[in-house]
Amino acid sequence: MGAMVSPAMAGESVTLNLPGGPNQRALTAAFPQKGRMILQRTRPPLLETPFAVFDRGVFTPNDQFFVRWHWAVIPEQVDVAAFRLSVRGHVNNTLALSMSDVLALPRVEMAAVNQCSGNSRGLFEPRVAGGQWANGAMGNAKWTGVRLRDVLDRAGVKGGAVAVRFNGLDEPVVDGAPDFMKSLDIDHARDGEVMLAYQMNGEQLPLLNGFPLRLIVPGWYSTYWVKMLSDIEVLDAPDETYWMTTAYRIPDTPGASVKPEETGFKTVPITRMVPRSFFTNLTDGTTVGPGASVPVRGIAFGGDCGVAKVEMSADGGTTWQATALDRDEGTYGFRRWTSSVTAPAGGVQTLKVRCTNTKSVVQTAEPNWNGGGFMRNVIESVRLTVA
Ligand SMILES: Nc1nc2c(c(=O)[nH]1)N[C@H]1C(S)=C(S)[C@@H](COP(=O)(O)O)O[C@H]1N2
Ligand SMILES: [Mo]
Repeated sequence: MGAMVSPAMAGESVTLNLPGGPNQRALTAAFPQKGRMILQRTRPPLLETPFAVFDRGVFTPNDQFFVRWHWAVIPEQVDVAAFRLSVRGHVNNTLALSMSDVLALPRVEMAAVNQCSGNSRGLFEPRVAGGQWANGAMGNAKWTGVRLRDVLDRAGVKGGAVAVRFNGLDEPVVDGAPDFMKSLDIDHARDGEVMLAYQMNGEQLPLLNGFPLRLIVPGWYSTYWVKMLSDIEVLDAPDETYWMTTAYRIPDTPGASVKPEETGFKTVPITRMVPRSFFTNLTDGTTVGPGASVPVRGIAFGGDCGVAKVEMSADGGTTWQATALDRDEGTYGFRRWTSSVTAPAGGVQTLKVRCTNTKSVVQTAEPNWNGGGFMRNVIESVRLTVA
């Protein structure tokens, strides 16, 4: 990966329509185990899923699943025979688990959306610093692995444990920069849902998605989903390191939203996801015939719980109609929705879609704003040209 000079595919680009630009983004197929991806950055690799991929099904193919790393020192291969996962800290028995030890634990499977906290950041107005993602810094996969709880039980968590910290094999480029690590409260870590995955959609994890083992934190933003996980440390005091106390914090306000000029508000670590829904078969500017019956479909997810309903509006958000939901593949995964609309005689037809989750949280009409470009979940619209 480090040796690659110009991974952009000659002449191939995609239009993202980000208010702050640049709108033309190169496509690349130069990364190992990855097909055509939108190139956001080369080193470390930031690769976005072209949105059309989400129209093909609720599971995002591994070779087009987005990629995000903070530091550029990423192993180009991992020797599975030599790999060990250490479990240490406030435990009775320090462990060094081989992959066979991990595979011997009870196997579990779960569909879950992996979404970057900054997914859609490029749509923030005014513009904020950071990776200028459109909506493709997310993906849904069926994860296979073991429960974190089972791993912790093998080590035996001591009384007084408060948190569990996770570290992977990647390293900072410069000495003294903070190694990427994240932690979860002990009760969350032991909830039986948090997983260590060794498979994604029935195959080994692609290297860039965390081979051979990664953390899955269903319903939480993927900053917690530590890749190439090699070290689990049980802590008897809160984690005060950089990636918990300084980075990935949001305003402690409804929707994590503040005014651009606002200061002095309290911040908290970003945690649970909120509901989102998208059109996948229509994009802004799609032309339809006058009076045509237009099939409409897309994907939705509930965030930290399931999807209760997905509604569509054909009158700018005044009235909403229920859409049909396809098969439920799992609480934390994408859900396909379908509907149809009859185009007017002419002009522009605006469609909107909104998801309500099973905790009755609904997407907002106005976009949120914060300096990190986090947690966007505004109701999406598409404008159809009738001609
Ligand atoms: N080891 C490690 N794990 C990591 C990161 C990282 O930089 N290093 N980034 C996190 C962030 S912020 C995101 S968005 C997801 C991206 O997961 P993906 O590349 O599999 O899509 O990985 C998470 N896990
Ligand atoms: Mo992220």
